[in-house]
Amino acid sequence: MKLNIVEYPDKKLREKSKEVKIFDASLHKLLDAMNPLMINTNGIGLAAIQVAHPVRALVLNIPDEEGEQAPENLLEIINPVMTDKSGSTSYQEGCLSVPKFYEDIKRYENVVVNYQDRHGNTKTLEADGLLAIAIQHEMDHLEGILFIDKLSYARRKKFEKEYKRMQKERKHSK
Ligand code: Y12
Ligand code: CO
Repeated sequence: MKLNIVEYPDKKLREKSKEVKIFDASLHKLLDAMNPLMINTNGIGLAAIQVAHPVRALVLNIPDEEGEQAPENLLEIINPVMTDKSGSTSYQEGCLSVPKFYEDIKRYENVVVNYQDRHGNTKTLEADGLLAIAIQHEMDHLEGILFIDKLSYARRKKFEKEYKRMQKERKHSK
């Protein structure tokens, strides 16, 4: 399955993703294609809507102490629901759909998420650190929310200006 990353300002990223009801081979194919795409593009998280599939599915692979993304650390998260959250933290986030931009974003420090795996089994994830930040970032994608939506008015204006300029440069260099 060939997937391409949808980039801001594509309106597709604003779609609200639909609940996964059927855990069949087509879902598995999508997840199997999202995982290598995330790794090969230096991502640590990717939501299905970022590859133009508006379903409530996301993959995460947080690098270990050596910076490796071991296959056994891969998390496939379907239909996530946050059941608890606490604390506050801030991290310089990036997004494969908003290339070359990194901004400090405030998030909950600890979260508890109920979700289903690729077979529809119910699971619970208690997360802190980078995993907690990443899962909040990816769950926002399911609602059509991007990390840049959380910037102050002034910072967002600056971002839009810089991003437009960068897009023009990319177009000319093609
Ligand atoms: C902390 C903060 C944000 C997240 C969400 C997941 N974000 C990513 O996985 C971002 C990946 C990313 C990768 C890039 O590298 C390449 O595209 C090769 C990148 O660099 C450029 O755009 C040039 C930017 C972002 C999780 C945890
Ligand atoms: Co993102």
